[in-house]
Amino acid sequence: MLKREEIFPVFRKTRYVVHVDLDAFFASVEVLLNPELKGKPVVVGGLPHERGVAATCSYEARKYGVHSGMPLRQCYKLCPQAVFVRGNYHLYQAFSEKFFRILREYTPDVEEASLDEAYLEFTRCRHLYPSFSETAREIKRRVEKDLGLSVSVGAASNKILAKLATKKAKPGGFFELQPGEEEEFLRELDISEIPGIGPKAQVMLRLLNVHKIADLWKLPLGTLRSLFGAPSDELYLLSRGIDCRLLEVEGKPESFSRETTFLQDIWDRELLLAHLAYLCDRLASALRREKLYARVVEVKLRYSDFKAVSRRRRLLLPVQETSRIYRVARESFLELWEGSRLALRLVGVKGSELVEARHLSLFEIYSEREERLSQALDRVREKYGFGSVLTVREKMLGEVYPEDRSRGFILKTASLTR
Ligand code: TTP
Ligand code: MG
Repeated sequence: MLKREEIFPVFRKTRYVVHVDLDAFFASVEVLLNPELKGKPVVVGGLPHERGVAATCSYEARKYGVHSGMPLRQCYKLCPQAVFVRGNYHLYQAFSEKFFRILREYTPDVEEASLDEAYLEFTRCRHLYPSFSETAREIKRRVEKDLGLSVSVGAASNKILAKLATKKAKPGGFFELQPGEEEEFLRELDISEIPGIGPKAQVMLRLLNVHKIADLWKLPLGTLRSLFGAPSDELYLLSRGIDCRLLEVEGKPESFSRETTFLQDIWDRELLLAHLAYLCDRLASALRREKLYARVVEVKLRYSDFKAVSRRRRLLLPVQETSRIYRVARESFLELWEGSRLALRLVGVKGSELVEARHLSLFEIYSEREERLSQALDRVREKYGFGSVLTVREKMLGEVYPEDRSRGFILKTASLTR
């Protein structure tokens, strides 16, 4: 097998990449908030006889063959004693945001691979840390202590190896792959472990008696190309642990938006305003976290027929505080909506033309009292979740649909950063 160093000498032992992935993320949050579930099989995604699939399940449930993406009814057949919960996406999102805030304290080079999964690179800040290994372990301890969730951590010289190392470390472990150990490590792994080898590719390869990664090494590049076309070159390299992909690190955001798509169209004015208030609150909290103010506030509506309209307002004084954003957003919303009063399937709010506090003139700085109140609010929410403090208007959402604020009526809530 060609050694990594022979192909890309520049990467010889020069990178240190850490991959971090929370264990059974949604299920672990449910267990954390309801300790009675500890040690029990837990399935998140819906009730046993509902349509739909499991978003995830606890490791106790996995022993029965239950896994993400499995229809709930089948989960129930395999493990009838499991506790089924519908889940609360907002809650998981709040945990996820906290997770990434912790990671960014250690290095600015953080790639958000998914809600509960990140790559960190220490190559640029190698001089800050006497031992990468110790830092990776320290991150694991910090995440577990501050979030109360179990996390697995893998470390290696590139992304693919770090991700595979995490997989080996699961659940709750730490695994570091040393340079030179790649071949032994990869040899016995199943081909399905390589990202990019989907179910169809697996079927083709297994027909050729290729099951383990070492079997794949025997296939010439030409054969791979005839089977899979263009992606073969990357596959050829990845299967040998060679990966020169850099982290996809996001730059400074240009805008923040929060939007909600409803499961059923809504026409009730007060309920729509309650949703809008909630979205403004989320937006304000994202702005505060980044210490940014928005000069432009835009409201977007989508009608049942998918037609979308929006209205943006450029403000004299940039805003960050919830009630100010809501006041502007409400006005735009009513201008757009009152004319038609049609049912809506989506409401969204966006803040753009972002400015940092230090670039605001003296006259633009708002009352210190408001700022202190917001900071206190953020601290409480950080500790007890976003839903722990809600305005009277937002609380209405819970009263209308008391059984479940997140799923009963919302199809999805998206946070977009551009
Ligand atoms: P994963 O990290 O893939 O899974 P996991 O954290 O539940 O379990 P582990 O990492 O220990 O194997 O996904 C993170 C969360 O994303 C998961 O808790 C639920 C959600 N998710 C879905 O909603 N649908 C899916 O098909 C998958 C795979 C995950
Ligand atoms: Mg995970």
